[in-house]
Amino acid sequence: MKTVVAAAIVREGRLLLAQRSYPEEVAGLWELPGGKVEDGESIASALQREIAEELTVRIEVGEPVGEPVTLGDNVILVALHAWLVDGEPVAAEHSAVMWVTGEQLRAMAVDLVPADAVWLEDLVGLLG
Ligand code: 523
Repeated sequence: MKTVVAAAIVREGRLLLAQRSYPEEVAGLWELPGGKVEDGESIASALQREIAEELTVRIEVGEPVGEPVTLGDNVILVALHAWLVDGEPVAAEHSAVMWVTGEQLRAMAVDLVPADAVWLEDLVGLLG
C-alpha cells in the first residue's frame, strides 16, 4: 500500500491551495499540496519534506482531515491539518498558491482536483 499525504494548511481562517501544473488532466486545478510518502518515512515527516520542497516553508502537522481517499490500486491519499511555523509559501513546483475562506472554497469546488473535492465539507468545517 502506497500513501500520498496532503496538507490542509490553515492560517487566520483561510486554507492554502496550490494550483497543479501537471499532468494535463489536472493542470490548472487546485489541490492541498503534498506528495508521496517514501519507504521508511512517517506520514508527518513526508508531508514536512514535501511542503518544504514545494512551498519553501516549514509546517507543524496535526490531526487527519476527513477520511482517506482511494486514488487507485493500492494508493491512498490522506490529508493532515497543518500550520506554518516558518516562511511564506512560494509556488516552487505549482503554478500558483492562494489562501481561501470557507465561502470561497465552496464556490470554487469544481476547480479542485477530484480526490480533494471529496473533502470539501471537512475543509469548510476546518475553517469554522
Ligand atoms: N494527489 C491528489 N491530491 C493531492 C495530492 C498532493 C496528490 O489527488 N492533494 C495525487 C496526484 C497523483 C498522486 O497523488 O496521482 C501523487 O501526487 P504528486 O504527483 O503531487 O506526488 P509527488 O510530488 O510525490 O510525485 P511526483 O510528481 O512523481 O514527484
